Amino acid sequence: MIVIPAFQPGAPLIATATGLRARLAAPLVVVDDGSGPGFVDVFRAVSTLPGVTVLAHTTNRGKGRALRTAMQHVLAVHPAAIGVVTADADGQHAVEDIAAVAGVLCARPDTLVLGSRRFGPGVPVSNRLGNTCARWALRLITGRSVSDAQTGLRAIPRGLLPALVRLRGARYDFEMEVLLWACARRVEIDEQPIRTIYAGAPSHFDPVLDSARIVRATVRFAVTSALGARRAVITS
Ligand SMILES: Nc1nc2c(ncn2[C@@H]2O[C@H](COP(=O)(O)OP(=O)(O)O)[C@@H](O)[C@H]2O)c(=O)[nH]1
Ligand SMILES: [Mg+2]
Repeated sequence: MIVIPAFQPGAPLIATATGLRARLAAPLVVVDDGSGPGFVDVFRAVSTLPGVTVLAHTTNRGKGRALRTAMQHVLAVHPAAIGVVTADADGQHAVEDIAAVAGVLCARPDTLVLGSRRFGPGVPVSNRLGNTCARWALRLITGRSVSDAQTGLRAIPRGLLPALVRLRGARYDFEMEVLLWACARRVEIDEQPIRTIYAGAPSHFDPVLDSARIVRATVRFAVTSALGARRAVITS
């Protein structure tokens, strides 16, 4: 199953969905996260492709909520799916890279696969800084290192989904929570190098608010884990 959370997408979503359906057998779930009446045509075009389901939130609830809506749908409607592959709606992920990440999950269905960007000069400084902070926090809290902690292209094994749909992050913080959770539970992680396409689509990431949400989710996770470990020591 491929999952694309989408908020006010443009033509790149249609191109990505068309490319995916031509290339992969896996069905596609697109979540319209309260994009509004101006985007009806884009979602209608996507929904006419065979093998595509469009789910909708009536108001904008965030990337994390949209991913959870799609995961819940997969758990309920596609019990045989080996997992979900998440990709962005703005053309940032090449169809070949999405297919490659999906291919690793097919070969190793218990592995969390990250499509990792190389942070060359084309990547905005704020993205690089945010990613460095996220990698450090991940390492400090779980002892594990990944090269791209904020990639939206990931293949997630089905076995993880019931726990992930219970996480709390509503926006970009959800993706940090997923990594913290998987690293802390010693889930095997594989990183596949991917291209980084910044086609000039406007970002929905609010540097102040969304960074604060990610910090909050990280601190919450660290405190909860530390309390859990302390309780385990006391009761053992
Ligand atoms: N469902 C949903 N998806 C979102 C929202 N904001 C961003 N996204 C998705 O997250 C992807 C990455 O967001 P984007 O704004 O491009 O962030 P950036 O690439 O990190 O600057 C987009 O392609 C969308 O698919 C949102 O509020 N709701
Ligand atoms: Mg983007």
